[in-house]
Amino acid sequence: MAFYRGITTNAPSGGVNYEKLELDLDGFEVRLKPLLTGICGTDRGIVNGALPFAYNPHGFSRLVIGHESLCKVEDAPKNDFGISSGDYVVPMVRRPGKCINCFAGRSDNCSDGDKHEAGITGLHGFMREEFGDSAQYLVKVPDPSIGDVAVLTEPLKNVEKAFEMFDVVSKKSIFTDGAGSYHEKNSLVVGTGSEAFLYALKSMDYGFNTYLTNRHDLDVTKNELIDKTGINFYNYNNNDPLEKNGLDLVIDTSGDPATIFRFMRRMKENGILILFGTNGKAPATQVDGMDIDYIIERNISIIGSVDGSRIHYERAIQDITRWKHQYHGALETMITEKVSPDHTEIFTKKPSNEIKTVIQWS
Ligand code: DN4
Ligand code: BGC
Ligand code: ZN
Ligand code: ZN
Repeated sequence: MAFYRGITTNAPSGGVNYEKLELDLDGFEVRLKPLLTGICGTDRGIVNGALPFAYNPHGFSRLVIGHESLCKVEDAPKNDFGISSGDYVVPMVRRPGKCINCFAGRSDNCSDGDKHEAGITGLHGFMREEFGDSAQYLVKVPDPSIGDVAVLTEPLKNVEKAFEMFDVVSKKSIFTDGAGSYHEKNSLVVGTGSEAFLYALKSMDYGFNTYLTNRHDLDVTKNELIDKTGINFYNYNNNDPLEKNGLDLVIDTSGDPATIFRFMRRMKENGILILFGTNGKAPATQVDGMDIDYIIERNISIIGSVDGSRIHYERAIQDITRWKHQYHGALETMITEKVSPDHTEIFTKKPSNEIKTVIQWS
C-alpha cells in the first residue's frame, strides 16, 4: 500500500477534494504517471452531483475522477501489447462486463450496462499522481511530438465512433453529391465546446461544407480557432447562412431538445442526425405529429452515440498527429488553460473562454 494524491468526489452526491489516497497498486502490471488530464462536462457533472449514474468503486467512499489523460509508462513487464517503460499512452475509459459486445472488444456498445468507466462508474479514474493498469487497456501514442495535444485523444475517440455510425447509416442511400464527394453537402455541429470543435474538424476531413453554431457569438480564443481551421460559425439568433440550403448532417452537442428539433426541421431527405450532447436538466420542448411526419417522409435517421473502442482511440491518435501538422498550431489553441491538481475550483467554475482545460501533473 502506498500513498498518492488524487482528485476525488463522493459519487453520485458530488463535491471535490485533492487528497492523499491509500490505494493498492500492486495488483496492476503497468505503472503509470499522468502528464496531463483533461476536464470535461462529465467530470463537472459528477462533482456537481448532477450525474446519478456515477458511483464509487465497490468498498470505497470516494471515487478518483478523470477519464481523459495522457500518461507516461513508469514501469511495465514484458507484455503482449507492446507497452514499455517510457511510452506515452492513453488509458481507455470503459472496462468490459460480461455481455457479448464487451467480450468482442466493443464495450462502447455494451448490451446490458454491466461495464465500468474509469473516473465515472465504479472504477477509480486517472486524476492522481500515479496509478496501475493492465497493458490491454492502454493505447500507445507512437509519436511523442504530439505529447502536447494527445490528451485530446479520449474526447476525439467519441467523435471517431460517431462518424463510424455515420458511415454505416449513410449507406442507406447515395449520400455523396453529384461529384461523389461531400463538398455540396452541409454539416452543422450544434454547440461550440471541445467536442463540437473536434466534430467539426472530422466533418471537414470528410469534405463537408461544415458549420458550427451556437445561440451567442464566440470569444476571441474560439474565433481564432475558427480562423485557423477554416470551420464556419454562425450565431443562430442573428443569422442563418444555411437557411435556403437545408442540412444533410446535424450533430448535436448541446443536449437541448428545443434546439435539436429547431435544426431537425431543416434537414434534407436522407439526412442524418447524430445525438451526442447530454443535458438531463434541459427543459422539455414541443414535438407534434408534423415533426414525426417530417422525419418519416424524408427518411431522416437519428443516431445516438456514446463512447468508443480501441480502434477509435487509434484513429483519434492518427487524426491528432495529422491535424497537428495540417493546422499549424490550431490544435494547441484548443488547450485553453493548464492548472495544477490543487486548483479544484476549476470543477465548479468553468472559465468563460474554455475549450479544454487540463490539469498538469508533472
Ligand atoms: P460543453 O463544452 O459543455 O459543450 C456543450 C456545448 O453546447 C457548449 O458550447 C454550449 O454552449 C452548447 N449549447 C448549450 N445549449 C445550447 C443551445 N441551446 N444552442 C446551441 N448550443 C448550446 O461539453 P463538451 O464539448 O465536453 O461535450 C459536449 C456534450 O457531449 C456534453 O453534453 C457531454 O455530456 C456530451 N458527451 C457525450 C459523450 C458520449 O456520448 C462523451 C463526451 C461528452 P455555451 O456553454 O458556450 O453556451 O460519449
Ligand atoms: C466519456 C465517454 C463515456 C461517457 C459516459 C464521456 O465523457 O468520454 O467515454 O462513455 O462520458 O457518460
Ligand atoms: Zn469526457
Ligand atoms: Zn457489456
